[in-house]
Parts: sequence; C-alpha cells; structure tokens
Amino acid sequence: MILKNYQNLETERRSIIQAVEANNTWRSSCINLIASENVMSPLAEKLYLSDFLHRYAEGEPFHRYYNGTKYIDLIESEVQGLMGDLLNAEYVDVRPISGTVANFAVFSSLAKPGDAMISLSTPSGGHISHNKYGAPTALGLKVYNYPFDVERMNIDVDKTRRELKLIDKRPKLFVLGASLFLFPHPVKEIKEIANEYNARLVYDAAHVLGLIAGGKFQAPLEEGADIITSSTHKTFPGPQGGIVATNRDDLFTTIKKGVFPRLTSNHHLHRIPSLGITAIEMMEFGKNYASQIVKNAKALGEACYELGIPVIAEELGFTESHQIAIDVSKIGLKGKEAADLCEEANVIINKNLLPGEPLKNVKDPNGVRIGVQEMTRFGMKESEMKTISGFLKRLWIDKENPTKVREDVVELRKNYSNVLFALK
Ligand code: DSN
Repeated sequence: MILKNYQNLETERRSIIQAVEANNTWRSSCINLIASENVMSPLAEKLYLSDFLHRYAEGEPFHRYYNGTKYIDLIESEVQGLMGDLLNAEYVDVRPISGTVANFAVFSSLAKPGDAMISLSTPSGGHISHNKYGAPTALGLKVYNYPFDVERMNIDVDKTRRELKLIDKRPKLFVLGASLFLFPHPVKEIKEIANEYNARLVYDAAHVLGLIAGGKFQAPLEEGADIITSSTHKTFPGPQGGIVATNRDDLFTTIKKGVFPRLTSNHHLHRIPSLGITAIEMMEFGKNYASQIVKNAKALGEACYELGIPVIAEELGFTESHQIAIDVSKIGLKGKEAADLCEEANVIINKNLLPGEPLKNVKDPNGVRIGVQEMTRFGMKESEMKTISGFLKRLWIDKENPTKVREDVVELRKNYSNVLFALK
C-alpha cells in the first residue's frame, strides 16, 4: 500500500483530466495494431454515455430483481435477438461483462472441480482464461493442452485423439479459440472427439467474432460447437463486454445461472445499447468489413515478408484472420524491444509468444502480434498495409530513428480518422 498523503487535490484533478486528454490526442495520431482492440462507431459511443451508466438490473429482461428496468429490458431482449441472428444462435446472454467472465460462467456451469478440460497452451495461442493461470485452476479443473502442429499452425487432431487415450481423466470440456488465432480451428473434427467423451465443445470466438458475424473465417455453431463464448470488442467493434451464444437450450439454462448470479451481479447496462448498435452495423456492413480485414491482414503479411520481416506461416499464406505474427528474433530483436521501438514511432503492437516457444519466455518472447481490424475500420486498405510494412522495416531493419518514422506515421494516420462501416 502506498500512502501519498495528498495535499493539493486540485493538482491531482488536473493531472487526471490532462492524462485523459493527452491519451485521446496521442491515440488519435497512432496506428493501433493491437489485435484485441477496436473502436466503436460515434453513434455507439454516444449511446454508451447514458443514464444506464448508473443503474442496476440483476436477472433477465422482464424478470429483474430491481424496479426501473423497463427500457433496459426492451433493449437487452432486442440485442439478444440481433446477436443471435448474427451468430445463428437461438439463445444468447449478453450479460457477461467480459470474455473471461463468459468463459468462467460456461466452464463453471458445465464442469465441476476435479473434472478435466482441454485447450490450447499459451504459446500455441490459448487465452489465459483457458489455462492453469486462469479460470480452470480457480474452478478446480485439470487442464490438458492440445498438441499443436507448428507446420500447419493448428491443432494436431490425430495426435489429440492418441494423446487423450493416455491421460488419466476423461475431459468434460473441449475448448477451441485463441488469442493468437491465424487459421480456423478444426471444429468438426474436435467435435467428433468430444462426442466420444460425451464432452461439450466451447468455441471462444473473442478474436474472430466480427469475422464470424461477417461470414468469414468459420461458422462455429454450424460446424459443431455447442457454445460460443466471446468478448464483443475485437474484430467485433462493439463496447468492451462478453457474450454467450448457443442452440442448446438444455445447456443454456445452466449457463445462464453461471452468468447470474454466479459470476455477475449487475451487468454494466450502459454497454448494451452500444452492443445493439454495433450488431446492426455488422448486419449492414459486416460482410464488407470482415472481408477487408482479412485482405488487409494478408496484404500486411505479404508486404512485410517481401521486405525481409520474418512473418510466420509464410507457406500457409500468413493468415486467414485479422492477425499476423512475426518472429523478430530472426532479425536480432526480442518482442518487447520491437514493440517498444514501434511505440516510439506511434505504432502500437504487442509482444507475443510464438507457437513452439517455451512458456518460460512469456515475459520476453521472440514474437510480436499485429492486428489490422481497427485501422481497417478507419478505412485503410492494402496499399496502406504496404506503407505500414515500410514503417516496420525502417524501425526494425534499417534502425532508423523512431522519431523520424513517427512523423510519417502521424501524417498517414491524419487521413484515416473517421470510423467506417458505421451507422449514422
Ligand atoms: N489478452 C487479450 C488479447 O490480447 O488477446 C484478450 O483478452
């Protein structure tokens, strides 16, 4: 605990306001390539700041534990329907306040302490909430990891089948989806295995929800997933929050209890109207948006590779999603160093473990991950991806001073300041 014994609260007040304003100004002159972020449309953002910010509504629409909820009831039930249409799901819960909460709610509903689950390891792309540092350990679940084939950058299905026969527990949950997520997962094949164990298949769509909504990447429920969990703010450009979607009414009844009362009390109502607006935007513009995202990611991979930047998965066409990953150790850098150089030049990316890398490298990995969904929302296309690859080369290979590169980054970003694929 740090006690500061503040004397001049006016200075603190100003400092907070100034930091917010400075961040707004700085970020609007940055090229943001963090794969897990996005921006809402101005309309969704406007509706985010409403009286709902201050309200509670525990329970389900029209069956709440509070009074005063008639408008959120209407909105929330409408948003459930919109999200259901986008994901081909009959049952949707938009109350989880994050993707991790959605995962906790689902895992805790479908497995009990002592049960086993299988997911991707962190180096293979698995999210923290799929692994032993997150939800599974908190819930007393034993985690096994899928064998990962780095040649194909995907789960090795045959090896999974073989290795599962050797473990002492029969998994209750098979989890797909990842944070480093370049290629669609073998949902159909893993579902066949899950069926042999009478287990449930959960697809964490956090990174690719917008691509799925736009008809790209894959269609998890149609391919066999029992449940989708997700956040709502990555390739799906909505407010930060979570969601569960399924066509299994038997599972949904249990999962809803996991969401409330087990994992949430209030569900942060102010984000629900913005989620609805984003869902309508994705219905109207999602196909074009998702398709441009994937084109841009491939174009960035290609352009970087041509400049000598070691993008992984070259033989596979680099990516089928919004992300690419780069092994910067091959050009004499570590992931953090590469990301820090970018930040000095107003290009924001994150360091990332690469498939095949040991977990002990987690704080200083060899890779970086880059996502193009936000810049695509601001209207950038393939030619701008080429320009960005040039910035990366100047920073990482030519060792140009980042402040020089920053001038050109800021200049490029000036032309891309309006959010597209958006309702008025
Ligand atoms: N950790 C986030 C990501 O960057 O993928 C997801 O929660």
